[in-house]
Amino acid sequence: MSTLYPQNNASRTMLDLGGIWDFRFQGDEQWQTIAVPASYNDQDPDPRFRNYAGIVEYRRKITIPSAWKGLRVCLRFDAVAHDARILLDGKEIAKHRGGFLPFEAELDGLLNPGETAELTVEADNRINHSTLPIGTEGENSFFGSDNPGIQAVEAGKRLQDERGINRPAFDFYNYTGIQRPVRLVATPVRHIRDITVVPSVSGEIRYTVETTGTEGTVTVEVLDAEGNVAASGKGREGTLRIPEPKLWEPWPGTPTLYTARVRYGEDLYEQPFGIREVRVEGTRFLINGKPFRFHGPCKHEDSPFHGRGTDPCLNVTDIHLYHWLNANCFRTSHYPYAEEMYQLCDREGIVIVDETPAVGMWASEQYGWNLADYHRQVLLDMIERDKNHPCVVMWSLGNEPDTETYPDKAYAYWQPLYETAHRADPQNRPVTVVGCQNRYERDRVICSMDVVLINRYYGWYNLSGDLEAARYAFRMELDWWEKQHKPVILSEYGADTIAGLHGAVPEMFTEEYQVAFYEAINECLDEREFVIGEMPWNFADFATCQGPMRVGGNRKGLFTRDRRPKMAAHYFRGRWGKLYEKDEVRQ
Ligand code: GCB
Repeated sequence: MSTLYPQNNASRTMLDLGGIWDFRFQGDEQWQTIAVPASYNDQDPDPRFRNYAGIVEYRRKITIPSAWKGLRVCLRFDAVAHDARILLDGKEIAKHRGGFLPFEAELDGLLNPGETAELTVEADNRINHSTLPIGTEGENSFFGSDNPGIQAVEAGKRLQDERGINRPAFDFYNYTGIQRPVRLVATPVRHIRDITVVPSVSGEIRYTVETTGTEGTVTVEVLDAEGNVAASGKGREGTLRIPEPKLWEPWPGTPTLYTARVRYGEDLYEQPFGIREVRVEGTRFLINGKPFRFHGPCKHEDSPFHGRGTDPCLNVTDIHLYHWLNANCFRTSHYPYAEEMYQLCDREGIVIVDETPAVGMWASEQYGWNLADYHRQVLLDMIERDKNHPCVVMWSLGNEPDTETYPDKAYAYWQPLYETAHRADPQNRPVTVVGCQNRYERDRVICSMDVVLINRYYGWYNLSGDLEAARYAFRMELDWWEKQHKPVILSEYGADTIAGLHGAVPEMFTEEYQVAFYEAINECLDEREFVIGEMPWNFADFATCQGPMRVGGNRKGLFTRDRRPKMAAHYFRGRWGKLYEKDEVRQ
């Protein structure tokens, strides 16, 4: 499958199919209106839109323009959550598993230029032990609030199962539907299928171009930021040399971008890339040979109205708020984001840790669920999609699996994925998997990664409200990590905070406590050289499933859900601003 992002240029055309579509729950008679792209869940006050577990149907007419005669035409879905089935005039033309990566449906021979057909998209939001992210099947709910074993509670759960219910094993609302753009795409019949660029800071650019046929010449020109030709060559693979290359540097440096303009027969594709190298050396993470410190909150794709739907205005606003915060990175917790976000971060110099949707794997039985092949495929597809982005500096295999109950089984599961990622990535970026608050001394997985990413909630879920004890305990754990001689990033830490709730005494849920919590934990981080990053949880408040521990969602945001800064946002803006001042690397 080609994963090249659709382009409008002298050879290629795309038609965006966003707008108002028909929508219904499968089995219903009536159709109603729904906006695409967006999650459907918040678009109607009917509780079914929030609670339904099953297949929904989207419908609209599509017409291939007559002017597209003689071209190859396909439908490109940037993502449909979670599983999708595509039908044209009632006939299945494509299927896809997983809700966060793109796929295509060929239309050649099915619909000719000038013709119209009915397009139906079936989207299935059910989650279980064979989906990523994971839904629980019978075991306790995410927050363990089910009082297992009580006869009446168990009977209630059986009733829920009969009605059909999703039980997310993860702490974000299970937004679904056609959440990212859908486009009709036209390319020449003989076309460019894929482009891989591997730059080095010396200015040497290795490239590979995959085409539909083996005949015909491929030419490549590298354009600099001003559009001047900096290097050129011929052939499906080769090495080009850019004299005096300008590097892609993370913010506040200059994230210079180049473009590989590739021609093959009638086809043309312009692939942006940046010249930068990433490497782990001892306990340091180097970008272009300079030590890099990660500081920026983790994110979600989440906002009012759109849910998880792609919204360019929201993305731009968020990244501008990252600049305002003096932040330089985020992790795509807990799934690959829309491609437009990576393109934006390439331009804005924001560094990304790119994560698969393997979240909810906290049950020790997970290693018997036959997930490994599917997980591997998702990982490969993510790397294939995102391999050329300079903003992506590390792959995350997943979030918070159980690695302590059966350490050997866990190692046997995660180690092959680690190796797969290294083999598949032409740029050979560092690889990690994010560790849960656990009995770290039993773990074999997290410490075998290139960089140790640990989520810790000392002072929140543990030692709640007691920041002195939190500091004491966290320091003890950090002593242990120091002996592992790996770079460590605190990849989540945070406190639920109700914006506007204040207290002279900084107690949990007040804005004062959120600041005091971060001050206390950051004090411990600042003492350790091997800690190379801090990623507060979370950038903004976000929607979750209902539960006794969530008051209208997860409130650990530095910003509210509508992006108003809490006191902690001002605190980090000051803290990270000072880091730049004293960090000789960033002068
Ligand atoms: C975690 C999870 C994240 C949750 C967070 C929390 O460890 O990785 O998905 O939202 O904790 O707030 O509980």
